[in-house]
Amino acid sequence: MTEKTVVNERVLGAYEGFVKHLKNFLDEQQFNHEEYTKFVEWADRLGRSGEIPLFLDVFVETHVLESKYKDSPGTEPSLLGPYYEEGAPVLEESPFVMPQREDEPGDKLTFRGNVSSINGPLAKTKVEWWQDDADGLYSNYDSTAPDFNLRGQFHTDENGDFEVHSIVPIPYQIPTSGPTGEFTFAAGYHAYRPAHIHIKFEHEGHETLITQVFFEGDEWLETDVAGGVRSSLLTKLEDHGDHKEASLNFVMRTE
Ligand code: MBD
Ligand code: FE
Repeated sequence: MTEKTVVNERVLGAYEGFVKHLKNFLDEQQFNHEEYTKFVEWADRLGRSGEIPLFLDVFVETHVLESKYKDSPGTEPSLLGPYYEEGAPVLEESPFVMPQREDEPGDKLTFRGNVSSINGPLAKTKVEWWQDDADGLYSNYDSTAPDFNLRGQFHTDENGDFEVHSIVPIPYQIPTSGPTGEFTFAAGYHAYRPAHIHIKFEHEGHETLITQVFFEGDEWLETDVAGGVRSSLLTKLEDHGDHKEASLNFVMRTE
């Protein structure tokens, strides 16, 4: 073999760091060979089941975010999760009504927000929104609703304000019948995430902000299986008779 390869220093550095920490980890845990074999079999099932993104987003993604964004200014990012789908319907007119079925089950929600920059007001930020439905399912993935149900993209106005009409999301139970559920229960965790709305913000000159909104009083806030809750991302659901209302403001970081 005379073929020349270019060393990717990032790959090499990451691997060397991984092995260094792995050695300490193995010294600490003292796995036997049978346990190693069982792990290999589980990892193989995880890959074959298509649950690698699910497993990593539930058990790893929050640590990636926390190590990067702890104590920086601006709205805290939260998990992208495995259910983002590009190309959601473009909503042109405010209030932005999320695509939904004729008699979409669930409590109606009016959500108001503002998007600014750490430097001040910001006009016309691109917003993408996705959430689960009243059965706790995501369109394009585990729900039988039409593709892009309860998913949309739009822009904030000149002042950075926006208003969305949707339904209130409910707590989400991650799939439990596959290898991810097997691990979750073996570790003694439950499989729930508190109700949340996923939002992604994009604006030139700013770091793309991927985050989530949670609701005060949700029973799973403290024990979110994916550890995605940050107190600054909590809002209050107010009862207005025929609908509920909530609001939260977001601040983007400059690049
Ligand atoms: C979800 O809905 C989610 O947001 C994450 C992070 C992981 C699994 C399911
Ligand atoms: Fe989610």
